[in-house]
Amino acid sequence: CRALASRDFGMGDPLALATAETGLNASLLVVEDRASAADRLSSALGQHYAVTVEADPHKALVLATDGAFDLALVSLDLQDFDGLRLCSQLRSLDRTRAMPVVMIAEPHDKARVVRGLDFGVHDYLMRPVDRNELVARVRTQVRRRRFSDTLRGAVQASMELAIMDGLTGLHNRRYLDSHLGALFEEAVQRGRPVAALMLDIDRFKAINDTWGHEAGDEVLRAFADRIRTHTRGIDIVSRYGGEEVVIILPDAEATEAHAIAERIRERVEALPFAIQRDTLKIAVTVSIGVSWRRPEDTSPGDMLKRADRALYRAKHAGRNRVEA
Ligand code: GH3
Ligand code: MG
Ligand code: MG
Ligand code: MG
Repeated sequence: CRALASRDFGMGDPLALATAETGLNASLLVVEDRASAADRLSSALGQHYAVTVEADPHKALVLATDGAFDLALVSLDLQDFDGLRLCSQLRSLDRTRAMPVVMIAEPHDKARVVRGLDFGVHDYLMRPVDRNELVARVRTQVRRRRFSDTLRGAVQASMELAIMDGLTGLHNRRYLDSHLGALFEEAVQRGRPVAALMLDIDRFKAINDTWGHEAGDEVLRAFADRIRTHTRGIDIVSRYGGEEVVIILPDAEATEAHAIAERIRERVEALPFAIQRDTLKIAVTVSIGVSWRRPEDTSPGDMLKRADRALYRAKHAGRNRVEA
């Protein structure tokens, strides 16, 4: 697997992305019920952002819940409603929690501002609001939000990369190695069966040699997709080596494991893989070694060794076969 990380990560540099200038593509929700104050905020922010003004805090909450805003500016001195309560709701609802909130307050209202900061409101401005300070504080919060979103995406992508194979989307060998021990131990404790299939595509080198490595990659991907559709959700399907796949079948008896292997072998043989946008069809067969847990096994490695030997016999017996 060449340079999977750089090819499939596809994130760009998260720091560079997050610190990029944030312009009009951010949208702000301003909750303010006095027209003159709302106009001043809109005119200052409207040059940089898409601004929506809402005088009704109940409607503002609904709007914010729809998730279209990058930041909310909330006046703490609304006529018939405690703006601080709206801030608290925005901070506690799942769907709005990630959105930065900035309070606008009268100087004598410092105590409520402090309470707001205590329950997680990100920032505040005192009236009369200074235009430059307003734009600067909003920009900081929008950037901070973008940064943590990007970071969260990057962390997810790299965590996925650690347990998934980048080419096929199957689990990788590291994932198998780290889970198989516990799975096997649990089967031993509960006296349950567990089986293993080891698959290796027949004459795969010839596919690369004839059609090129890229075509080989596509065949591998299609092969993985087909296996996935013929296994259960609880099975662990992992890319074990280049074109070798190991499937762990929890709770499967020997006969069931054998039947599953035979079905996979048939389904691979039955239909050539259509690749290069359907312009090329490549017929493939697969050999499969089957094994299952035996009472004398001391580790899952014993079981995998038998699957490997069975696979070797399947190859020698002429390929496109299941052996146990
Ligand atoms: P057989 O298993 O039937 O004995 O023959 P084979 O030609 O498949 O031989 P073997 O399993 O030993 O070799 C597998 C080949 O798969 C070797 C390598 O070039 C190719 N291969 C391994 N990983 C990849 C990959 O990620 N992409 C592509 N395109 N080819 C790969
Ligand atoms: Mg081989
Ligand atoms: Mg092979
Ligand atoms: Mg091989």
